[in-house]
Amino acid sequence: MENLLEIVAKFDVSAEVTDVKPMGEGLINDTYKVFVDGSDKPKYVLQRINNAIFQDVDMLMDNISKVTDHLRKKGKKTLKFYPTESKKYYYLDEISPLPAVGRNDGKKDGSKYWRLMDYVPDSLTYQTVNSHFSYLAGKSFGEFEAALSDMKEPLGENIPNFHNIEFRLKQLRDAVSEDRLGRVAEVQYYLDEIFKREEKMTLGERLFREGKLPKRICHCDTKVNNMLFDKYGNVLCIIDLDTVMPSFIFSDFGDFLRTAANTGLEDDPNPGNVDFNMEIFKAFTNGYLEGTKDFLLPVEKENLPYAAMLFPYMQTVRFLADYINGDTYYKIKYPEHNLVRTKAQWRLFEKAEEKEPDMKKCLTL
Ligand code: GN1
Ligand code: MG
Repeated sequence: MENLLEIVAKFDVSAEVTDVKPMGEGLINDTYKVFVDGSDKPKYVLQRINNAIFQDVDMLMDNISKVTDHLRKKGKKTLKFYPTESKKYYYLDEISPLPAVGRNDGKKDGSKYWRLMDYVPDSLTYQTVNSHFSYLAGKSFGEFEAALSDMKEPLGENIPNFHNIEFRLKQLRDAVSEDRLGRVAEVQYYLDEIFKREEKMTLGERLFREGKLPKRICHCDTKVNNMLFDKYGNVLCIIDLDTVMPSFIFSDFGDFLRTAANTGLEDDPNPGNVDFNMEIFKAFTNGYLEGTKDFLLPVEKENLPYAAMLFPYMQTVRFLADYINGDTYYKIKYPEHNLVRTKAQWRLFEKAEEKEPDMKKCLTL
């Protein structure tokens, strides 16, 4: 806590910090609420950037500045970051004693990069949402993409190949051939099921190579909990802008449903709780089609059911690769956590796959 107060003081803010408390469920960065002048409402959000994953912090914050400036100019509510005395949007703490984020092998140095942004007042986050909120979320993500569609300034590729499923499958194959911890044998069933569907699930990359599918600036981490809502379900602001980059619109559509349409948890220890909720799919799709009506191409629209399957599929691949590699990427709370996540995501994929014909029907109505 002492240390965290000192870190906040490095940013260009004048109020007196009275408390700092952990916040949120993110699997990558560490996030804290910052209270000032004795108030019981947070004023700022302090974040330690996971530098093992975001290795070029200058590029990261530069992208975010460009995106937030652009959104602000268009009158969209977005995040406000604070500079340090040296006019950078992050503070490099040379003497941080904290351990590495998201790594359990102790091999990497702790991340020493911090940033500070405004806490959006009276905002709520959810892990699950009803149909009405999903409709509004779909509209907001669509409008977010529309607002960024005329951005002239190029964005750096923070995490190259982030949502490239061919690349993620290659990472899984590499993990399997290394089999560092001898975990492959116990997950063979999932590997077989995943690779059986390789052809079908890499469709997006093929369409792109054939010049049929564009990349647009997308958010690329549209989990439900990356939206701030007011109590009526209106979206106040879209947060977690680390992965805003060119991608297929499938990213934003698919990742929202991966979290919102799941009737269970992302890491549900009982996969029987997991189903793919078609009411949420319908509501979100209606909102999204409204928000994107000015630019969405037929090839994008007709493959939205593919997007809804792709994201649970890709997340299974990523969690499984991390499990096989010995949990070096995602924060885990217990040793089998990535395996439990794999099973829950796979169940969600199977449920979405079962409902593919229904999803297609909704889109042709
Ligand atoms: C990570 O940071 P967070 O928890 O919002 C991850 C996403 C995954 C997600 C799985 C940079 O997002 O891609 O879908 O966990 N972000 C990165 O919950 O890898
Ligand atoms: Mg997040």
